[in-house]
Amino acid sequence: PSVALLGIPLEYGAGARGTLMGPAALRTAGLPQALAGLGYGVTDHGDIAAPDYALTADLQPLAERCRNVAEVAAWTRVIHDRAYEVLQSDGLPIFMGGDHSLSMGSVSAVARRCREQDRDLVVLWVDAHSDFNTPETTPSGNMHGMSVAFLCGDPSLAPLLGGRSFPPVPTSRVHLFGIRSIDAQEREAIHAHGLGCSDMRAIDEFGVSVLMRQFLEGLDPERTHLHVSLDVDFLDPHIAPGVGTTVPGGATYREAHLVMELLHDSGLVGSVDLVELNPFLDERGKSALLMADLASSLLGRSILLRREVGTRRPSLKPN
Ligand code: DIR
Ligand code: MN
Ligand code: MN
Ligand code: MN
Repeated sequence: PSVALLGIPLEYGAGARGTLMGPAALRTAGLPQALAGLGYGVTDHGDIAAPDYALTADLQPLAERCRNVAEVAAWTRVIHDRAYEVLQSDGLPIFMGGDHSLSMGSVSAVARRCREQDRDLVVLWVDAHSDFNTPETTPSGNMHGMSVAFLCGDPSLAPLLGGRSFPPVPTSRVHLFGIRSIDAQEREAIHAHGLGCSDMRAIDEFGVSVLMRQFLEGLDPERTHLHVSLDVDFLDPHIAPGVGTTVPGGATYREAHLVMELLHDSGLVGSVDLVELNPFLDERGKSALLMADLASSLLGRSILLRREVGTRRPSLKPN
């Protein structure tokens, strides 16, 4: 098996600067070596170079409500094109961010590829936030809070991709996991559009295992391409301080690993974003190391002793 790494040093979508150092920190934390150690052939496609940008007429209507819209639009287009190329090559793609607005480029490319291959794209958004704001509802103007709305086809954000088109992800095929910070209008929109959601309250009550198994059991194993978009702020700030938008009450070390292990066991994961790592805010690389470690769990490094590994279907029986 093989893995394709693509670095996306983007910070224009976030409120705090520094996520452009994310890909370098993930490499320094040993992500490529860790995956190679699991037996994967690792191809590192390097970092996407910063594109030129301009506030063109198509972006003008967004400029008032969206910070750095010209920069984010230029990045979204180049990320989409580069991700689409990487998706033609061998290996499970891991998009290393970079702030979460990069997913507008990466996941839209995955959606295009899934349509060509007649696969159903399902997006698991592992995050403290739902990132379902639109230019109309955003309280901050930060575009990393709009990625899910874009991917579900919000028409006001469509100009970001220029002429390119992709099949919007049906809201019924998006599941938010770990959510604990939603803006008022975002909450209403999530209910209105019927997105799947396991918030921290549900995780407290039922645990990640029950919720993940329920989610995975709802997927068609023959047709599903599961894209996992992992935002550092899913994790509790004590274990992962290296992110600009920490929210108390996040996932513990073992909860996060268990989510990754269950996802691996499902055999359904087809592509991954690792986003929002801000090395400028980190403490001696601990968030970078944890993200690299979680990626290893997602790719099959079981840290528990198990009698059996690699069960393809989720099962309610422990191994
Ligand atoms: C807030 C924070 N919902 C916003 N969003 C994110 O600005 O839209 N923080 N994504 O990571
Ligand atoms: Mn996010
Ligand atoms: Mn977040
Ligand atoms: Mn948000």
